[in-house]
Amino acid sequence: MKLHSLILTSAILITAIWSCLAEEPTKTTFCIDTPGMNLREGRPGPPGLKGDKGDTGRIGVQGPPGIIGLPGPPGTNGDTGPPGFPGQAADMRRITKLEAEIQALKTTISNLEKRMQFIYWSNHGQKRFGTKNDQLTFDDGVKLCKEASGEIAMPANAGENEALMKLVKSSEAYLGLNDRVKEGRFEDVSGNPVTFTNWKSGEPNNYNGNEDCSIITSDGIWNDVPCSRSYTIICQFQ
Ligand SMILES: [Ca+2]
Ligand SMILES: [Ca+2]
Repeated sequence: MKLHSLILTSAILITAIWSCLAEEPTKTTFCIDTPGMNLREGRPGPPGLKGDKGDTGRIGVQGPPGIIGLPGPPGTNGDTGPPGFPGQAADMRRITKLEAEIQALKTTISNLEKRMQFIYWSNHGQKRFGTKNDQLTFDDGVKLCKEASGEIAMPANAGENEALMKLVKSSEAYLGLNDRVKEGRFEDVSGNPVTFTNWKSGEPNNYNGNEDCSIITSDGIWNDVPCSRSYTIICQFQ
């Protein structure tokens, strides 16, 4: 019985070895896994251990700039700076002077603009009479002429009186002559006595005790009248 089993086992073993040595061996567990019993190349082994880190490579070419990012939040206020140097008094005086000159120029321009409104003119010598035929009281007439850098008309001689008369058409015009300070003592708007007069016969008569201003008529003669009445205003300019 033992011999029979030994012969059977040997036969099986020989058959298996023969199969493993054949060109197309039978894929049995015996051929693949039994070391020393298979002459063919074995299966790949497990992965080896991780190698050491290599050297750092060279710096590559710089890439294109990226898209500009959104602006950041505003920063906090800085510290208050030191006080500045005090201004020089000379500069302030110069500024004040320039401001005064500018104001004077504005006044001159305004006066010239008012004078340009005068549309009727008559000259004698260096004196020019002008009017826009406004009819005002004596005081308003004095103001109108002053604002135009002139003064209300007051002829100083016969020639000027004739030049002034040419501007007096259908109505009379005020003269810069009055006796409001002292009755009967006529003077110009500056308070100076006059050396030339051309009163109408019987004038000045201070009618009703209320005639302290004077007018020139279209024929060039003068009459004293109430200052509150409205007459044409003629201004004179030198
Ligand atoms: Ca009078
Ligand atoms: Ca009178």
